[in-house]
Amino acid sequence: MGACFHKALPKSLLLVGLDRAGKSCLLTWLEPPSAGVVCVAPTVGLRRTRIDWTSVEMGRVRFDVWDMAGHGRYRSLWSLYCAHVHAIMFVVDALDTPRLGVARQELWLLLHHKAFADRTVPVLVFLNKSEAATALSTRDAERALDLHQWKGPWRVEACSAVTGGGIEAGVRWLVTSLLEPLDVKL
Ligand SMILES: Nc1nc2c(ncn2[C@@H]2O[C@H](COP(=O)(O)OP(=O)(O)OP(=O)(O)O)[C@@H](O)[C@H]2O)c(=O)[nH]1
Ligand SMILES: [Mg+2]
Repeated sequence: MGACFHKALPKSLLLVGLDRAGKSCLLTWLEPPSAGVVCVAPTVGLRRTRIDWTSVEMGRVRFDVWDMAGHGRYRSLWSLYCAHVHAIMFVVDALDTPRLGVARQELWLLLHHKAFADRTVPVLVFLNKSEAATALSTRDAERALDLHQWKGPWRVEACSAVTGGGIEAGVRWLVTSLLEPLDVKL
């Protein structure tokens, strides 16, 4: 995939995670102010948004982000987009440790989808709400989600949609992963 990466073409990102993890709030940090997103209501179904992400070193990368609703009744929609996405952003609520097991289950249901049987994509886990003193550590999140079992590149980035911390670093990693040829055995 890396070899045919073309910055001018939008990269499709699937933004998933349990309800109230903070997916839509995170996205407001990447969207232009004109997008006018107010982060109060739970997402219904899904929302697509285009983002032009720019950095001095990497230039501009255009993303089409599918912000999927996380409530149980909508989770079956996530896998409909697997075949076409270039990367997955999975958001975990660092304060919601009781539902970590459910988050793990939903993540792996997606990663075991047949769309990933003969290809892989980078998985960026945003450990959101990490500004809180009682937030789960990235190491504990890695373990709880069994991420080392993923055949492609992955990373857990602690972040906060309240302070904005960690979001830029996570997206940078994602862009770098999309630029590099994937070195994996399928
Ligand atoms: N403390 C804290 N609260 C946050 C953070 N990010 C989001 N929230 C709160 O978490 C709640 C859920 O945020 P959303 O962005 O709507 O969550 P979501 O993952 O999009 O939820 P669904 O659309 O239902 O799947 C809101 O009340 C936010 O204010 C964060 O980084 N820290
Ligand atoms: Mg939402």
